Amino acid sequence: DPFKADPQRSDTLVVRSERPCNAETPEDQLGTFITPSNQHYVRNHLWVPDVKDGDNHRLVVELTDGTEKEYSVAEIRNNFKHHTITATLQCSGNRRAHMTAEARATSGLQWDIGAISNTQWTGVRLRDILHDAGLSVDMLPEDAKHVQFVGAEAYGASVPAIKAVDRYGDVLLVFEMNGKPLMRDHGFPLRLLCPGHVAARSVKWLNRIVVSDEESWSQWQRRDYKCFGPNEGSKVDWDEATSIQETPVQSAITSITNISKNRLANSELAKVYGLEEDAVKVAGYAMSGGGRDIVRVDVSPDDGKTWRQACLIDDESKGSKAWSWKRWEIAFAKHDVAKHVVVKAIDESYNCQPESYEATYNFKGNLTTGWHRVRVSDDG
Ligand code: MTE
Ligand code: MO
Repeated sequence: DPFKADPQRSDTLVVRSERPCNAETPEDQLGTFITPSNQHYVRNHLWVPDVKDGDNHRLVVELTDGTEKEYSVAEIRNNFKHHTITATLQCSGNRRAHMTAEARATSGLQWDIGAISNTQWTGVRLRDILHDAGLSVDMLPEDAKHVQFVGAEAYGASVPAIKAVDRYGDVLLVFEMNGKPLMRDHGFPLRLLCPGHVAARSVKWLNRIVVSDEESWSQWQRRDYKCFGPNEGSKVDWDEATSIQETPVQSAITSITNISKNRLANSELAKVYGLEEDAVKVAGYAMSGGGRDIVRVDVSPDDGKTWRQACLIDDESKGSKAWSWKRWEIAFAKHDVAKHVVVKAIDESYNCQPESYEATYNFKGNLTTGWHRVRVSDDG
């Protein structure tokens, strides 16, 4: 049983599969800016490698000419400058269950809104390691097009080389999350963190990096994590399709709460939205890929007939670009709230989520970003 050495996990995670472990961050933990490490969603394709001596764990870096350099995790930690960034990881299958429910059947784990978490990650820049290994990071050789990553249990993926060496791309080899050593489920002792991209590229339990003119040959790069047209069915030409890298604009409602007029009185939300009666508060997250900031979150209290802009909550996200989700909140007079509350977010390139799920339907259910529509319970 390859899973027998898997770690103990918090029993508040919402389990979608046991072996391998796939579990969502619970809804009541999606409301804070930083997700507690033991509440971070878990997405494992296989078992969790049991690395006993983290410091001596080895990473091999191979360049396009075949030269290799080897590092222990202790050397990486001791010999390179540390950086801390705040970044959201989102599985490209997050919200897949909504595409299934609102459009058609999809294959894959039927995630709700919790295959996403936000963390402070500490590590060293991949750029610095590649430079040390002999790569000309400021003027990439022509055959350095992709950087491939291999995990200790055989998972693999790659990212474009220009992202890997970008000074402002903040791609890290991380050994700490939220100020503590990486948890085993999240890649102990070393993982890649490629912010702004789907989390599938942030390879855990990293033991090999290969600079190449080709993408990773792993099935997860070549036969998964791609999208196809709504008409294309499941007999598709995988080689023709482009791998998912940066993630599109996304948002979700994480809570809807009734607030009596007494409790609302003098609150910031009451002032902003001019509320003097019983109200309904709606809160959630919004994010985009590529470091694109969220500029606006529109919320409708009546299934899309009317809209208002939510308040974006200030946070202290570290990093060169907007790698973290934005939390938002809004309140409506109770009598203005109909059956469904709806949210959509807009990023700084003015990308907006599609209204329908059919618009981006793909049989794998990747990148589900249709307007999140939540039924308001009748029981007040
Ligand atoms: N890395 C390895 N080695 N094995 C994996 O199964 N899963 C990927 C990525 N890196 C995976 C991996 C996917 S699909 C996601 S969504 C993220 O890790 C999940 O990271 P987390 O479990 O820390 O949330
Ligand atoms: Mo994922």
